[in-house]
Amino acid sequence: MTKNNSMSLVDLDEGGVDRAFRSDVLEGLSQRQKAVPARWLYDDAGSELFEDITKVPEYYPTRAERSILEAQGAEFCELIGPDRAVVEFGSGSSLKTPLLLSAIEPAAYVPLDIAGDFLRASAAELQAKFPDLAVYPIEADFMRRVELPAAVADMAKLGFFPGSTIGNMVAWTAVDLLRSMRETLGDGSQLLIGMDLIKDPSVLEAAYDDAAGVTAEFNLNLARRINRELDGTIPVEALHHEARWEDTFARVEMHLVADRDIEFEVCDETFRMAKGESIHTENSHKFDERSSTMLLLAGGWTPVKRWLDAEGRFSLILADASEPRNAP
Ligand code: AVJ
Repeated sequence: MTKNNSMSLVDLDEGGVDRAFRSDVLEGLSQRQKAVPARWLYDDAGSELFEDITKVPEYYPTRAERSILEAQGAEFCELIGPDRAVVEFGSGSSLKTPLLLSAIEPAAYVPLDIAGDFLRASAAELQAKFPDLAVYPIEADFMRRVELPAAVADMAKLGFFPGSTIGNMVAWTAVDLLRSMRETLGDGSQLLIGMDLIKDPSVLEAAYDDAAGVTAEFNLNLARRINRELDGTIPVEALHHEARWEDTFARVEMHLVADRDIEFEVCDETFRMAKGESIHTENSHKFDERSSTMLLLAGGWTPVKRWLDAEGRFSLILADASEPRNAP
């Protein structure tokens, strides 16, 4: 692992370069359709820009999901009950968690995140709000099965995965994640998961291309990050942000599109983009009731209740770990 920090999950080379970032970028830029995995959008600058996105008027998912959490506390309480251990996947700096925790009164809270410092800071904040709650922050990559603390071994679990982050994964990866969550949480567990809904493409594209240009900055920051961390010479001023609704895949794609023919270097490798060519930087899949049910079932979860916000833009789904079974 690392020399810099034995607790960190980031693997740096002798020059301090994140090895996974470098190989993802070099591989991704070598493909016919250039593509960089969306997780690399979230360095410190990117995480702050995402926080800003949640405040622009066009980006409705955060507010819509929060309104469901505010409105449905009584039903959460009834269907989930008290004394569970809530395991939040990719807790970040979530403002939604307190709404859930006050509604269901769990016995423990286990936030999982790959960004350790961030994780411990937000866990401490939450502990201050809920002094009687046992909080066990775990620095982990939740894409893999996670070993939960012994203290919660005998408690029933509730997985919490808000924000429609599942939508950033293609179906193959989403199913892997849902299955590994099921293994992490065990038999008898439940999952409360946010999934954004298919709607008018103009509303979706505006949500990912706000008038103030915050999402454009968020996307362009990836090119800046490549320049900063990987010795890149990408002419950022020759790229523009685009959000495209791809109906066949039911997803909004973010791209960085070249305004002219360009050539640049990253880690001493040369790359070219013709005018109009793009780097694909993010997928945000959207769902309807059937597609969300299908995805959850494929991952080993049976939906038991689905809530929408008052304007019908976003869904929050409660699912049970299902017994594997054949017909019927
Ligand atoms: C929080 C990752 C789900 O896809 O809607 C927002 C990220 N990207 N605007 C999303 C995002 C562009 C967001 N997720």
